[in-house]
Amino acid sequence: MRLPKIKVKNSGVVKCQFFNDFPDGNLVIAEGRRNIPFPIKRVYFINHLFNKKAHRGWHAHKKLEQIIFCVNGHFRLTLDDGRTKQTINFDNPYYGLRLGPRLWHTMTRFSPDCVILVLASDYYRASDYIRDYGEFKKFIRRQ
Ligand code: T46
Repeated sequence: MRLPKIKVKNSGVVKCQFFNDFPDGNLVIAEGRRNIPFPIKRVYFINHLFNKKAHRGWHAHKKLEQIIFCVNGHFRLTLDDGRTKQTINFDNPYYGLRLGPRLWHTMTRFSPDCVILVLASDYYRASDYIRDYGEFKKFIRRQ
C-alpha cells in the first residue's frame, strides 16, 4: 500500500529504488544525495518491539533531517508541525518518510516484528532534541 498524502510541513514521501528479484527476494536502495535528499552521516534501527505499550519519539529536532523506514511489520507514526497533525499507519517498506526539523513525532502500536530504520543527516546530538511539547510550540513560534 502507498503511504497517504502528507499534509504536515517538513515531511514528505521518499521513494526508494526497488528491484523485484523474485523468487530471490526484493532489493531496496537508498542513496545519500540522490533519493535521500542529504548526505547520510548516521544510520540506526529499532527492533525487538515486543511491548504492546511501547512508545517512542515524543520529541522534535531543531536542525536534524531524517528519513524513517518501516522495513518490517508496522507501527503508527504521528507527525505534528505545530498546526497540523497527521497519523500514518506505516506498513510499507518501499517508501521512506521525511522527518525534517521542527516536526513533533510519536511512534506507537508497533507490531512485534516491526523494524524501523532511520537515515540521519548528522551525528547524535542531545542538544538538537526538544523533548517538551510546550518548548516545541515556543520554538516554532520563534522561527
Ligand atoms: C528520532 C526517532 C525516530 C544515542 O546515544 N545515539 C543515537 O544515535 C540515538 C538515535 C539515540 N541515542 C540514545 C539517546 C537516548 O538515551 O539512545 C537513547 C534512546 O533514544 P530516544 O529516546 O531518542 O529514542 P527514540 O526512539 O524516541 O527516538 C529515536 C531518535 O533518537 C530520534 O532522533 O527521531 O528515533
